[in-house]
Amino acid sequence: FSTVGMGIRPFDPESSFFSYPTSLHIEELSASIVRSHRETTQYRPEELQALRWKVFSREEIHAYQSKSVDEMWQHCAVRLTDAVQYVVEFAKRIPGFRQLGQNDQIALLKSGSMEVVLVRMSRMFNTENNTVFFDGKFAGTELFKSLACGDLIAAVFDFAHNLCALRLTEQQMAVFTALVLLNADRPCLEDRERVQRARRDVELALSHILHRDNQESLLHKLYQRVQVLKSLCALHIEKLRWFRQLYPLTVHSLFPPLYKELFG
Ligand code: CLR
Repeated sequence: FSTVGMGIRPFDPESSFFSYPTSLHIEELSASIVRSHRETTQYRPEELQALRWKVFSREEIHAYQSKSVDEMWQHCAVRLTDAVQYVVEFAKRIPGFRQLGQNDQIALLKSGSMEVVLVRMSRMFNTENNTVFFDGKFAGTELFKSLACGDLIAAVFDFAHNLCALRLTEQQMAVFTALVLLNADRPCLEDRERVQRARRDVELALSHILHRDNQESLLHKLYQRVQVLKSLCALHIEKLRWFRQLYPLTVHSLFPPLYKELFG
């Protein structure tokens, strides 16, 4: 029994460098992404289901609507950054993502974290009354009135409603959000090849899951949603620019550093 030459290539099920993706490899990749998703969501599906009866009262809605524009922006920026933080943690646990260089990880998060937050928003959405779980209760668009960006809010709610209607399973959503992050077309990437390789495996994982679930028609619908996501994020950045012009000091001294780092 010779050990010469063994150990040059330590067995690493997550490395696709020396091997073609086998079905075992793709199976393990899906399982790993699903686990990462489960470990990094703020609420489990059962918890959200149990919270559905909690909706904001008329008085509570009025209190949000009475906030000043900059006060409400700051409040929402903090909430949004909380959600982004979980997405960053999710990204770091995706096998193909954590093997990328630091700069590429940051580049992917700058353009992808908001997209993933919006996809995840559909988990927190109740299509029966068009409300989203925000700040501890379910809130409709009117609660966000004082942000003074009704078009963005309406579009974001519309997106969540439509995505919710697809009734993705947690596994499908996990792998779909990993795919949203691993996008080789993002600006400022140093090693596009490597992102593309990681993406290819996650694409295989998604097809595999959809095939297994007998829902292959979802693939096309999900790729359509990606276009909408892009426009929503562009609108978010546009609104932030507008707000920054009006309230530069609020952004500078009161917005969370992570929010500014990713979107500022
Ligand atoms: C997404 C899912 C998270 C919980 C959560 C918290 C904050 C919500 C966010 C969700 C969805 C998008 C949201 C945000 C607060 C403000 C933001 C409604 C529900 C809208 C799009 C406004 C963006 C502009 C702000 C930066 C002012 O688990």
